Amino acid sequence: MKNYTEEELGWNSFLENQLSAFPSTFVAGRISSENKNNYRLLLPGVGEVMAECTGKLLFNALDKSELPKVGDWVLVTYFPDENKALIMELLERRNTLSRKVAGEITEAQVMATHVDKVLIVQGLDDNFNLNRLIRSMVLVRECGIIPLIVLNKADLITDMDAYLNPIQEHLGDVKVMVLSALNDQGLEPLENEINAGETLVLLGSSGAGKSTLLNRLLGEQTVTTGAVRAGDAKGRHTTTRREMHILPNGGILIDTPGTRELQLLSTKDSLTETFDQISELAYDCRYKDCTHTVEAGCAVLEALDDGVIPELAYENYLKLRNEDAYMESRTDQKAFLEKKAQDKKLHKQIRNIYKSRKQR
Ligand SMILES: Nc1nc2c(ncn2[C@@H]2O[C@H](COP(=O)(O)OP(=O)(O)OP(=O)(O)O)[C@@H](O)[C@H]2O)c(=O)[nH]1
Ligand SMILES: [Mg+2]
Ligand SMILES: [Zn+2]
Repeated sequence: MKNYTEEELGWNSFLENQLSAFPSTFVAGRISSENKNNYRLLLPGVGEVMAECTGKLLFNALDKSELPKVGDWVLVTYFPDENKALIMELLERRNTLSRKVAGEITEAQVMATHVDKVLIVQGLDDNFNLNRLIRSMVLVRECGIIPLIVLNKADLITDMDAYLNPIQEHLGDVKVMVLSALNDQGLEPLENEINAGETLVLLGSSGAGKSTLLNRLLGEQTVTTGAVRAGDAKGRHTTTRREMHILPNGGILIDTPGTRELQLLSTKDSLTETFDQISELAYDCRYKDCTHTVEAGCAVLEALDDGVIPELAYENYLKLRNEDAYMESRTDQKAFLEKKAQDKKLHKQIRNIYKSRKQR
């Protein structure tokens, strides 16, 4: 196993600044995979070591999301003789890629942490699904992370526009890359998106070709891949756990299992349909420049009242609309804070819309 530097593993000043609060005997490492309380850790200057949490860390965690996850930076005590480490502290996360899991209380399930970009992968066979694409994108953006869309298996189709046109229509200015992981075709634009020290997550349902793509970027057959079913192109859940890999040209890629994890926001309704529906209804709004939030005579709000448009779909519509300006200047701290403030305002607005509609 190759041994990496801190920078190659994604270390930055945000992490460096946290160190002064802890004993200098602790060393920092990054979680590369997780299996219950057994972790694999990449330790700069050392390589891969097995690690476990201290009892204190386990005890103090309020829920599972406060325990180390793939992508996390932790502080450990390292025992070179056994090549093992004890995880003492979890460093603060810059962000988390997480989804909400339904339960008694809504708990966030953390898929990965300290993430720069998420590659939303779909195969251009029966795997392709525009609604799922939109939901994935909403989720990634809600986490404050840049989504990039990867349409894989380009070797299987001829009419690309049939896919690209609706995507462009619904997703606006998100980057879409069309490629074939199998034929090594169209990989360059993607490789240009992956900078040294950046962390990317492969997200997509089983069979989309995430692991095949990872192998291609690694330049070798490191990860197991599996054929899809003949009838419906459904995958067989070949990858079973999230795992971090370091690419030869720099860049850190986290492969994930394509499970039902991909039912990201639990709406049964077709989001695309809702988008179309809203633009159509908008013709009947009293004001031409109606924002469909507070206006009298708004046909969209009326449809919401009547239950014609599901609440969740309406919220996603508002969120997606809110994203455009922000994504352009995401690297800029001021824009980031403005976006946070805007999000807060939007949530409040959504609550108020519901409140005022229910009172009538
Ligand atoms: N035709 C074609 N097939 C591909 C391409 N990329 C991957 N595949 C095939 O798709 C199948 C699934 O690929 P995997 O890489 O295992 O898919 P995955 O997304 O990792 O699936 P899980 O690990 O189950 O989540 C395999 O048979 C691959 O050979 C491609 O570009 N073109
Ligand atoms: Mg896989
Ligand atoms: Zn309106």
